[in-house]
Amino acid sequence: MHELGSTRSSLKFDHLLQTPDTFIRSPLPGARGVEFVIHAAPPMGARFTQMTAEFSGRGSLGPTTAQRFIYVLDGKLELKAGGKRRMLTPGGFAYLPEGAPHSVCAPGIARAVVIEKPYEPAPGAPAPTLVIGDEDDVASVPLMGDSALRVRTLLPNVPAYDFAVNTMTYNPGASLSMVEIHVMEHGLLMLEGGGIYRLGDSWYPVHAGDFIWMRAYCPQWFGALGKRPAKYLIYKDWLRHPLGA
Ligand code: UGY
Ligand code: MN
Repeated sequence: MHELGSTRSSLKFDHLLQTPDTFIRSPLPGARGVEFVIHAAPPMGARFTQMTAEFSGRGSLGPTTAQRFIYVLDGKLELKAGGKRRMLTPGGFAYLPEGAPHSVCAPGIARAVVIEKPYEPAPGAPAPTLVIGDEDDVASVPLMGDSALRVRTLLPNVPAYDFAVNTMTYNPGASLSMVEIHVMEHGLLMLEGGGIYRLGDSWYPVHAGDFIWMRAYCPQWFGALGKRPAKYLIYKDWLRHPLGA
C-alpha cells in the first residue's frame, strides 16, 4: 500500500525517529553477504555509528578502526576473538576493543546490532578488554527502585570503557520517572512492545523495530503501553569528561 508520502519517521535538530518503512540498506567495504541499515552516523550529528547488520548465510563483517559492540537480534553469529570461538545467539553480545583482531561470521541468516565508536582514553584508566556475554546472564536491576522498569547493564561500568549499552524493560504502564535532559547522546532500538516516546518537544507512538537517536541534551521520556512489556537496547557515551580531559 502506498503511504502517499506519510511516515512516523521524523528528523529534528535534537533527535531522529527512524521507522522500518524508511530503512535503506547498503553494503559496506570489507563486509561480505551483509546489508547494513545505518541508523546513526556522523553525517547526522552522532559521535558513533549504530547499524542493523542483516547477514545472508555465510555473511561476515569487515574490519573496523573503532571499538565495536555486537548484539544478536536473530539467528546465530560465530565470533572469533582473543583466542576464543563463540557462537552468539539472540541476546548474545560482544565488545571488541579498538584494534582487537576478530571475525564475525553468520552460518545462516542472522541480524545484529553493530555499534562502533572511536575510543577515548581517560587519564589513569586501564585499556578495555574483550567482553563476550549473554543478556540472560546479566542481573536485571530496578531503575531508581521501580521494579516495573528494569535495566540490564551489558558492559562493565568502569572507566576503561567509554560507552554503555543497556537493555531497559518496562511493564505495561511503567514509565521513566522524569523527563531526562543530559550530556550523553543515545542510540536506541525498540526490541519488544511499544509506547509513547517524548523526544524534544514531540511525542511519538513507537514500537518494536523503530530506531531513535537522541542528541546530547535532547529532552526524553518514555511510557510503555499495551498488554506486554516494552523493551529497548540503548547506547550512551559514558564515563568521560565532556572536555575530553
Ligand atoms: O540511561 C539513560 O539515560 C536512560 N534512562 N535514558 C532513556 O531511557 N531515554
Ligand atoms: Mn537517557
